[in-house]
Parts: sequence; C-alpha cells; structure tokens
Amino acid sequence: MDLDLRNFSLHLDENQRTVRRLSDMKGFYADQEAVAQILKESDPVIYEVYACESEEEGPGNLSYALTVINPGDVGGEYYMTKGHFHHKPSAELYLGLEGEGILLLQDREGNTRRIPLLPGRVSYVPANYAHRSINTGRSQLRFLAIYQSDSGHDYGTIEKEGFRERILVQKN
Ligand code: M6P
Ligand code: ZN
Repeated sequence: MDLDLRNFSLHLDENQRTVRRLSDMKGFYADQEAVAQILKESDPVIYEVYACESEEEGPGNLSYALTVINPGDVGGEYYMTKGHFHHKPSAELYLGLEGEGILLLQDREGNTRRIPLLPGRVSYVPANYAHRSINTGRSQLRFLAIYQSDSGHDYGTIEKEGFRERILVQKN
C-alpha cells in the first residue's frame, strides 16, 4: 500500500528528542580511521528520534517514533541508525515520509534483506528481525515507525556482531 503524502506538514516536539552523534556510535562504522578523522574536527549529528511512548503502558499498547537521519557518510558508509532487535519478538511498521533510504533487515541466522524507505511507502519489519535505517539520499530521511510499547530495544547484539551488509556510497 502506498499513501499520497502531498501537502503534509510535520510538527516535532523537542521534548521527545534523542540525538545520536557520531561519538555515540563510533564502533558501528567500519572505517575507524575515518571516524577518528571526523571527530578531530566535529561531532556531527547522524540522526534524531522523536519517540512517543504510549500513555497506557503494558502489553497490547503501541508506541511510535519519528526518525530523522541526516545525509552524509563516514568513510563511504552512509549515515544510519544503530539498529536493534526487539527483546520481545514483535513486528514493526515503517512509513516513509521524506527522502530516500534503505531499511536493512537481518534475522537471527544472519540472513539480510533490503527494503526501500520512500515517501508514502509502508514497510514491514517481521518479528525477530534486527532493523537498521540508512539514508542513501542527499536530503534528510524522515520516517514514522510504529511498534509494541513493550517490545524493548536490544542494541547489544548488533553492537557486538554488526549487520552482515554495509550500505556504501557508490563510487563512479
Ligand atoms: C525507528 C524505530 C525506533 C528506533 C529508531 C532509531 O523510529 O525503530 O524504535 O529507536 O528507529 O533506531 P535505533 O533505535 O536503532 O537507533
Ligand atoms: Zn524496533
């Protein structure tokens, strides 16, 4: 299903904002020399998350988050989110709003799949798949994610083992 999002506007609440800078996710990029080089000069914002945790807590409720990933790369690897599994296996829905990117999925055996993240496109993350979003465009990538409130973010597995695929800038 695709939605027509012409003329939509977005109002973000600063109180719900989490900022992820390069220094928060150094180990997630392959080129450690490039990371060190960039950090000598600045500490760029890679992405921001505006999370709306549900007022009703506990099983059966939904939360949602708006993520904004800046355009850019670290040593040729596009700006991306950390990526996570859910502690409690549960699916998640993504709705692309602006920009272009890739939703990278990886199951527990390490099998990966790429799904386009595009304005108006609804993308599905099955339960038990780690998911990472990558901005492959020249402008900000913005998307909404909807997930079970008690799913939990397991960052440790990805931080330790990584994704098997890296999305790199194409050299012409
Ligand atoms: C999406 C959702 C959020 C997540 C965010 C950033 O909006 O999946 O739950 O927090 O992306 O991804 P990450 O938490 O992996 O940095
Ligand atoms: Zn998730």
